[in-house]
Amino acid sequence: MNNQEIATILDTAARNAKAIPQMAATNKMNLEDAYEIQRMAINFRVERGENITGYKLGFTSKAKMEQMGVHDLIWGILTDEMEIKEGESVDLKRWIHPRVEPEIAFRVSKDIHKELTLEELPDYLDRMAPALEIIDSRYENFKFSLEDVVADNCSSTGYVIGDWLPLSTAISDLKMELLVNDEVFEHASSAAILDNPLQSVVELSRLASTAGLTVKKGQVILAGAATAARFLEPNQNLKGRVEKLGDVRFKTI
Ligand code: OOG
Ligand code: MG
Repeated sequence: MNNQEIATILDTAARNAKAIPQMAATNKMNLEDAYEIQRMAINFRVERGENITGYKLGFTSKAKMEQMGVHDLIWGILTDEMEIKEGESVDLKRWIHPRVEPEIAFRVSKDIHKELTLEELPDYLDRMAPALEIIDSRYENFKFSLEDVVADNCSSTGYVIGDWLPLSTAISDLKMELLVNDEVFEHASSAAILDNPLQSVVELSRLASTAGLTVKKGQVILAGAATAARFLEPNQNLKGRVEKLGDVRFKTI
């Protein structure tokens, strides 16, 4: 299969909420192909009227790398179709086998078109917020290789963002928790994310500029999960809690 055909299969799997077998090994897909497939599948979404709202980093913590068996940093693209409002109830039937994970989001205040240093970030970001990411691999049993997960837009499927607060750079050791029906299921320090979640923005600026992409003012960056992800079930109250940033919530049906 060529990359366009693979992108179509992944896009259809996401739209129909139907899992598919992995494709990288059988199609000799390399990492460059994988990012091209990711781009093609995003273009299908854009052609259907979706807007790109931001970017996400993946495998920025050991807990995630170990849970999924992939040990390289990856990045994916978010669109407005994936946005879930704070407090919203979501019907799980629209997804295959969704999981949720606690994250921190940043808002871009000035176009990023070059690799930035940590020191430069306050000129480019104005806000941060607690966030929950919902990931839903399009592959059977949520199993994939590095190339497979990148082609699948890093399992991106949904994200919820809490109240935006002014950016603080003192966020390298905040307690982060995932609560299910008010019980803590996962917790970690924000240090689990590359020692400092702001480092995820540095990494994205490097990757995006290498790819010739501008991260635009107003877009959102998800820094990557601090903990392993949890499968979602119907009738759950999900809460992400980040020390000093507060809570973000949604419900499942
Ligand atoms: C890939 C996405 C990883 C994160 O925060 O590390 C990710 C997956 O686990 O399916 O979003
Ligand atoms: Mg994530």
